[in-house]
Amino acid sequence: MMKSLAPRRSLATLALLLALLAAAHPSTAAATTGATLRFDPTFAQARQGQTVRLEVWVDNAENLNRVEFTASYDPAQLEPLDAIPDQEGVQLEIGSIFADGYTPQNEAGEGLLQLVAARFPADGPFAGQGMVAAITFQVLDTASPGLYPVAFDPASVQLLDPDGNPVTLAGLTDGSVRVPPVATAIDGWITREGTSAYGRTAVTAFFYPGPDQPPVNWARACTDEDGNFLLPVPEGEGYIPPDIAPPLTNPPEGPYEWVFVRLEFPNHGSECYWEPLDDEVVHIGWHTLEGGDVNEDGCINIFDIVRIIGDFGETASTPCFVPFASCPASNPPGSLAPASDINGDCQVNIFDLTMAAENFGLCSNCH
Ligand SMILES: [Ca+2]
Ligand SMILES: [Ca+2]
Ligand SMILES: [Ca+2]
Repeated sequence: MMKSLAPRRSLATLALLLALLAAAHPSTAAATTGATLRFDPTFAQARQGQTVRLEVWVDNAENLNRVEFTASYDPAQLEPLDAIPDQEGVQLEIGSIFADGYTPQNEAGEGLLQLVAARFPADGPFAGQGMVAAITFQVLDTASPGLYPVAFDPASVQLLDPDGNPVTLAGLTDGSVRVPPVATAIDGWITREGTSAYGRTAVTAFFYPGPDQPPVNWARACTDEDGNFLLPVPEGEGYIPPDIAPPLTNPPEGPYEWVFVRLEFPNHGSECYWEPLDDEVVHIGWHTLEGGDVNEDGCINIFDIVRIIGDFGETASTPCFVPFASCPASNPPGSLAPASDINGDCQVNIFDLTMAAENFGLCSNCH
């Protein structure tokens, strides 16, 4: 396994996300007594006009015969779709636990989901984990971006055994539907090793409407001298020229639109990131490109060292500039930097060699 150039910050973010996930999904090994009722997924995302399906599951049930609950949703944003067209009104879909049973109450509308469901007596009580019901919402065309809970009314929830006695309820987990804002821009701060002039790092972005779909557009921005960039998200679809090839991999799974971001500068290892387009301005944060890939084959290794040694001692008059077609220097200041000048100080010397040696073995995560 090759070592990635991804900086530690990404790992820290990942660790934090995992910790949050662990907190959001307590292990089933935890000692719980009693059944739990939950929406699944707890977080779903959909834009105006799209549909999203939430299921209600019971876990750890014992001797369960009847479930009653009321849950609320925002009727100004979400419209429940009718699961039983040949019955008057709008109904929830009935889960497998109650497939042959009775539903004295099954209504969705005016901001409430109301279900009372009982098992078919000959089937006996239910134990274990199973689906109680499901609801499909359509996000209204007039919905505003935001996070909309689909929340149980705790006082309404009843789990009953065949004798009508309560089954212990150990917990409730609400669901939510997020209507994301339209992403208008991507920003971030990209530095490079061995210099304090961070201009002209190329930020190339490919835009994906979802998992398992090809990119529909692209855009590029170049960092300013401080390393900052702001890349406006292009509208609609656009032609992607073959010479700025998108990645070979598909976007990660999940209820998001995605952007693939590639960070590049000559003589440095490229870095690549998938980011969900889940905010008005998507922040990719701080990344540092590591120097030494002078032959631009994606890794910093002996071939780079050999080339730097071969060019060792070359100089150019200052000021000099590193040629880079993706982010050309406006009004190129002075002379052309030597080819193996990694830090752009117009000479190939011990600093360039040291940087490549320290990064020896690193490979770009873009391939
Ligand atoms: Ca109906
Ligand atoms: Ca190399
Ligand atoms: Ca140098």
